[in-house]
Amino acid sequence: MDVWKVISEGYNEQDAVDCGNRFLIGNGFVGIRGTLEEYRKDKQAACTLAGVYDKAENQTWREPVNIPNGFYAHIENPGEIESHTQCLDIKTGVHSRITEYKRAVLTIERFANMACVNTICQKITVIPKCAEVTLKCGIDSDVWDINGPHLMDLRAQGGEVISVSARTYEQDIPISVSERCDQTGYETVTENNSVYRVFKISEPFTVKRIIVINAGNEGVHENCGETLEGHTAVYESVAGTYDEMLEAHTAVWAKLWENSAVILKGDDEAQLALNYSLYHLHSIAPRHADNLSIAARGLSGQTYKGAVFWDTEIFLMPFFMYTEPETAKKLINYRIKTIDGAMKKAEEYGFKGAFYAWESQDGGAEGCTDFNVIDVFTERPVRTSFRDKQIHISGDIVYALLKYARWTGDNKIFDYGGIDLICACADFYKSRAYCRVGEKELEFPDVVGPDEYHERVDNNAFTNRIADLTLNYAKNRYKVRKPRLRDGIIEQFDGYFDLEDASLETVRSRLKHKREYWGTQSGVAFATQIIKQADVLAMMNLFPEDYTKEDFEKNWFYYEPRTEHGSSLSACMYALGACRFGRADLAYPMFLKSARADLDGGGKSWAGNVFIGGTHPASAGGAYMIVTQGFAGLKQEDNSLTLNPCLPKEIESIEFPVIFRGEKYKIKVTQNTSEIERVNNV
Ligand code: IFM
Repeated sequence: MDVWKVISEGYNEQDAVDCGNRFLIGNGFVGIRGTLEEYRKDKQAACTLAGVYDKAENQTWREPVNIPNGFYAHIENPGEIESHTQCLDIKTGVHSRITEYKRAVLTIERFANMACVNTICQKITVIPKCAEVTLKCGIDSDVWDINGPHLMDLRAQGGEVISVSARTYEQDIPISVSERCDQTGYETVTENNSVYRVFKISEPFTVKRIIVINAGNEGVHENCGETLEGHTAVYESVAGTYDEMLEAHTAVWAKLWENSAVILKGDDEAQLALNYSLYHLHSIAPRHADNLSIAARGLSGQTYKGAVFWDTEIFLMPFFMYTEPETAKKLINYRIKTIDGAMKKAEEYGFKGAFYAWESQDGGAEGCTDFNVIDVFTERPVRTSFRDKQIHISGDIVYALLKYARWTGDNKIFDYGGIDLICACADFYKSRAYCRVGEKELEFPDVVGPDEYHERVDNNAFTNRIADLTLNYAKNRYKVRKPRLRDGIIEQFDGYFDLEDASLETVRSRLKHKREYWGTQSGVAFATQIIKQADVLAMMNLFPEDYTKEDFEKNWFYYEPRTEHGSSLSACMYALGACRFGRADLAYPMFLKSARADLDGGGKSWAGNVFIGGTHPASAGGAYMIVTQGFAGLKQEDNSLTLNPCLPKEIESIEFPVIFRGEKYKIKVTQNTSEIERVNNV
């Protein structure tokens, strides 16, 4: 098995959506869904820009902007498909397809340049099997939008450089996609604001295309012209041939793997899945910018409004902290820089300090609405409480900041906004807390914890613990109420144990529609103990020092059967939990589930009638956490690292590098040994 390649043989149009996720390429600036070049918006072809959002006329939701598709290509009347292979080389981030039609063989290679992020490159080869075939390739402007359209004043231009320019509706952000190629002898066709080159081909033919994307969103993307004229100038400054760009791009990927590859000896299936997960994390990291973070669906389209959730701080942070501390710092900086949005949100609700957006967009603006799900029966928006009640988000950010500083030793972050952030989040919790007359302990009534199926509950254990951390970071002045314990089981929130203890199957059988939403007060899970995702277990994994092995074991066996795993964030928390009481056998299938989420596809794509399909970076980050913190048992003890392995029988050994406090270490764990070796300074 080639553990660095994802290959799909045979052509199946039904796979378009899953393949769009599975074969995604990206470089942090732009993500290009893995749809075939001839696909258009009906098959969810999309090139999504990081950090550029728009709210279309008469739409309630803001979402990232999909730009015109510069990779569009097709052969006219090629005849039936005789064979078809699609392949993603995850070592180099190069996507390829070979399709043998009756009248021609079409081979296309493409990549999102890691060395110069606003260029994407494509090489098309056509071998005719008849006298002449026609290849049409260019820039398709008819883009897929969920809540669009976002592009106004579209203008397509032909010539040696072909281009489509546009402006976004809400903020008038100029966008342009331009292309030059290394061939002549074409005819240029502009139609419906799209522009194509048309080649008549009678012998084997290759064209290499370099596409430059510009988004004049000041400060978000460096190197991007503010005006359309500026865009042309930027285009001119992008030097190099396709082959030179491929070489530079591949060199960047090689460097990324040098600091991040994890070797799982003896288990190719796990190795491929983990390589694939890390590939995704690399493809969406905003290395080029100082004020971006990572959206919950990465760069795979517009779902979840392209917003940044707690996924980044809790599920992605360890990967970037261990392998690319400078990128981890960018993710923290995004929160520091967007604190104004959080202060505004707190004020909006009458609180002090910083209440971060549940779905954070540019400048920390809240993308989450009060009606975030659409009911499948009535087709009406349903009141959800994620926006106003999921207050653990501020503490999750504090948690990540403290972990980052402790791991990297970068204490300067505190002076550059870190302390202000922690204090502002503490102010928020102080103003949000409730204290009963005559009592000393603070409580947090009316919240939503990680388990989103139980809205507006009191004293969610996770929320109280993360608020406690935030309030008491400096000194232990506040007492936050701890949850009730029953035989060592932590009650997820006040009154949880009194809910109906129905089995998952029973609750599932009560659904009247396959897309019906389980949460909110009328959902099937609400009055039962069935939870959406790890909640108590998530808290225990964040604060493992508070718990014994027995605590982990008891709570795992109580909560896991009651968990629907309706979020891809869930399995990894249970896998980590299982490693804490030595049950690698329980952790291993959950590791595979997390690492394979986008390889397998078929996950939940709907919340009621709201489309939520796309890639699952948190699941990929979770897979990395399982291997490093779970299987290898890597832990920081102040100034040193320790290992406490819990290796599944399927894996002979694990080897990976980490960068800890500016020094590189190689970690190696086998079934009987474990070692940490200092390699060199980074
Ligand atoms: O952040 C998660 C949340 O915990 C569950 N629903 C999906 C969100 C984005 O991944």
